[in-house]
Amino acid sequence: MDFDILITKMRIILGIIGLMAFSFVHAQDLRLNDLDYFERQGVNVLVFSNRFNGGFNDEKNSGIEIIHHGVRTVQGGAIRLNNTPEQWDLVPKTTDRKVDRENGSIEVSMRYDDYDFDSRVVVTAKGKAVEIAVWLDKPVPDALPGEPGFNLEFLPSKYWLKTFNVDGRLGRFPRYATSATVTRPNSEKPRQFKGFKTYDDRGTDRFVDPLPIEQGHAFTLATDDPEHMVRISSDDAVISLYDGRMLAQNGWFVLRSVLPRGKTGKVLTWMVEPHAIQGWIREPNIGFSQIGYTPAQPKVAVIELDKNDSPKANATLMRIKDDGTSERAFSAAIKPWGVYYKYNYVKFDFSEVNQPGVYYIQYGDTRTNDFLIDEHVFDKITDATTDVWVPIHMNHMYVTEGYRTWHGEPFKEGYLQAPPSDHFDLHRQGETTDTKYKPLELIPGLNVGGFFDAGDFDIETGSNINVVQNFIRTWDLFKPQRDFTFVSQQQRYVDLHRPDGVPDVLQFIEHGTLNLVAQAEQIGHMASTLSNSVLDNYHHLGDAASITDGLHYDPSLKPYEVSADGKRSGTPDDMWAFTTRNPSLDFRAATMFAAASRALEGYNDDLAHRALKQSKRLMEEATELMKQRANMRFESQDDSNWLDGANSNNNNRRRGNRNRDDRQLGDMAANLQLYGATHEKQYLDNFMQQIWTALDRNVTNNMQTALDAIPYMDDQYRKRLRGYVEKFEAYVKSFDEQNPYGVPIGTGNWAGIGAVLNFGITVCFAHIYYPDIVPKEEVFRVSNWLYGCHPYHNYSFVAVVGAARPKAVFYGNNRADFSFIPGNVAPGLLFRQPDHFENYDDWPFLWGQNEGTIAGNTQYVIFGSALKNIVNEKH
Ligand SMILES: [Ca+2]
Ligand SMILES: [Ca+2]
Ligand SMILES: [Ca+2]
Repeated sequence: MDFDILITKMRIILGIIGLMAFSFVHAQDLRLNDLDYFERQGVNVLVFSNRFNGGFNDEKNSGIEIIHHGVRTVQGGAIRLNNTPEQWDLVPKTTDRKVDRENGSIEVSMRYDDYDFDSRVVVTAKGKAVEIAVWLDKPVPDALPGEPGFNLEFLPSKYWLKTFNVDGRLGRFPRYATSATVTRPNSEKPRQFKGFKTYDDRGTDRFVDPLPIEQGHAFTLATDDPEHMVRISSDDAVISLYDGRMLAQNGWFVLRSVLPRGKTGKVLTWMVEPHAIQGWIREPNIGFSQIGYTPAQPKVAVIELDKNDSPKANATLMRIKDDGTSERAFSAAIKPWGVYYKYNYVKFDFSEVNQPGVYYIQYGDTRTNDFLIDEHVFDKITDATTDVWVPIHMNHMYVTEGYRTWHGEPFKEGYLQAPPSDHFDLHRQGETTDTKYKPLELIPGLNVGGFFDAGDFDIETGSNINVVQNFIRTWDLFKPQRDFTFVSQQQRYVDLHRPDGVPDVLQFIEHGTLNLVAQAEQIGHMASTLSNSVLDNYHHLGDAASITDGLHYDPSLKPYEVSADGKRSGTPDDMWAFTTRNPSLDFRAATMFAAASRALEGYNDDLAHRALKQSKRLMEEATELMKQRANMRFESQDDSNWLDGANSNNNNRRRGNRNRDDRQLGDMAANLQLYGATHEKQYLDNFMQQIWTALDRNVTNNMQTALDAIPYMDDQYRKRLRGYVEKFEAYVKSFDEQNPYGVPIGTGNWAGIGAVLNFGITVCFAHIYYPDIVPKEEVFRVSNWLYGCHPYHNYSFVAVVGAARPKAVFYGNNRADFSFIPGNVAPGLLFRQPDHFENYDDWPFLWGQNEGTIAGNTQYVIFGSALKNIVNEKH
């Protein structure tokens, strides 16, 4: 070869390499992508893709956020008024958000109405970093107490025990909050949500303020961990590091710079550079059922892949033999599904493996934990929920298990009439009490029965109605004789794992009914809720019996003072009953009381009689009141409580949730329930007049109610329903096209397990009554999702008996211990705009992904019972 030509060729090759190197470096810079966030491989920087939501405040889901190597580890980037903002501290309203593609920047305007305080944050990509600049058009208002600043929060569970470097000084993030604090006069603290206080200052009129752990101009966080390393620096401002857990267990590590007073223009600039691991590709997430599979059922793993990952040709099922060695049981080509939000999906079908045994999936270098293929894998799926979770949530009882006491008897002092209040947790008391009681007067007899709502301790009446209905339904359909719980209403004592001769489900129906009947008898109608009067004991974590002091509140005593007889105190900690009358809630209660009366007959005749009496009275009064308030929309029974209302609706499929014409639908479902409870023919006639129109209008929303009617109907009804069930089956199948997991996936700010369970229950009953239209394999869609076949990770959402890898943490009332209450069902995959699903398994504190509710968990009991029955039926 001619030497010159060789040189020329080499130049060309070098030139290409140089070009590649240049474009490679360029590709590694942060760029604004089509979804309006900054992206480079391994790093996403979101700028108010998720806005602060005034309702619950500070859910650690908003502002400037960083998804770092697949995990959202940074959020809360915004102008904040506190060193370590808590839930119920004020959040900024987003007044404007501009995306400037030309300059690669996003500008967000935010405002605190309470203090007439506006600010702007401009985030601009600068190579591998973003510049965050804070602009003020007017100086910080003089009336704003404390020190507003720019904050950015870091997820404790990813940073604790990691090292950091501040201007050359070294440190380590603490595993537990132990840094320094001072107290300052309350007048220096910005007001909290609606003027409530998250803290009890014990009469000092001072609040606790954390002091910084470190201060400087250049921080490198997680110097020992490339996955989480972030550099933050500022030339013009001092940056302070705080530990938000000093004030609240759900706090994050906070970096912040205080805004200078009296200045306008560009007042503060940070550079933030999240480190990216060169060529990082997310580990495949192999979704499968952690409880395992029966030999005959379909078995399809869904493998979630990074978009930069190239799918392997095959996956393998390995069997672990009795001698501990493994052998290849089955191999097959993976089948592509396609892109869903930010990831690519492929499937591995190993249905043909039906030999019982212990298996794991091998895909490339990724190996799952082991799981069973066995006839009995579904047998225990509801046991933890009914034997452990539900009894622990029994209010007004001492609950014990082996050596451990879960809680003492809560709220011994009873409940006071709530005064007019625009309250927290979405509760409110209107201008009048709608009762014979004066504000703050003791309403006798309410401290009996009922279930804690969720991770909190209030009695949501709507949810408790659902609980009783769910247990009645479980009892009617499955008659579970399971008895592993000792319940003594007389001793107010519950002992787990101690049989007492009475089926537990009957005792749960009794316990729920006791509180609800007491409400109807004492108040005259249903309370919307029995809840905390003060915010500083609402966020209680610990023994429920210590939420209040157990002594009647006596305003003639000084706060913290106890009367000479030891029965009263001046501490205003007593719970309140919110009693604004809502006839549609009364109507729901009346329907439930009728059914409860029938279920309790022969077990607790006295309570059955009281329930029936209240049912008849409330039914009459509610019907009359609803006529009077004809313009009141039927479904507004939970308007004051959208969150638990949403759960209740999810849970209460009979009401045909989320339908615009709920008035008629509600009547229809209630008519069927009333017929079931009373067997009075008029209700059945009403139902028959409504059902076909409802199905013509919307098959999917009304299918459950239509199926619920089957036991009361003739062959004619069953035949006529067939066509609708065929439509429903087409709807079920449509989910195979909508997402790789084949179930309805929710994208609200409470993850969608309620809708998934509703769907699962309806599919189960459609299969039970129409097995030729809805085949058995359909019922496993929801079990797969629940027990591990879902995005983000493959852990079971149920703290469940039988799963090889249940989730490790849940938002129960023991969340401060990074623990769970067995049998809890997590809401699951929380969607963060614009394309991220998330379920933390090392950080329990986000309710939207990790809390379990009493209505949801009893709904799971119905789903699990139905599924078990179907699996164990012999065809
Ligand atoms: Ca609640
Ligand atoms: Ca029992
Ligand atoms: Ca008290």
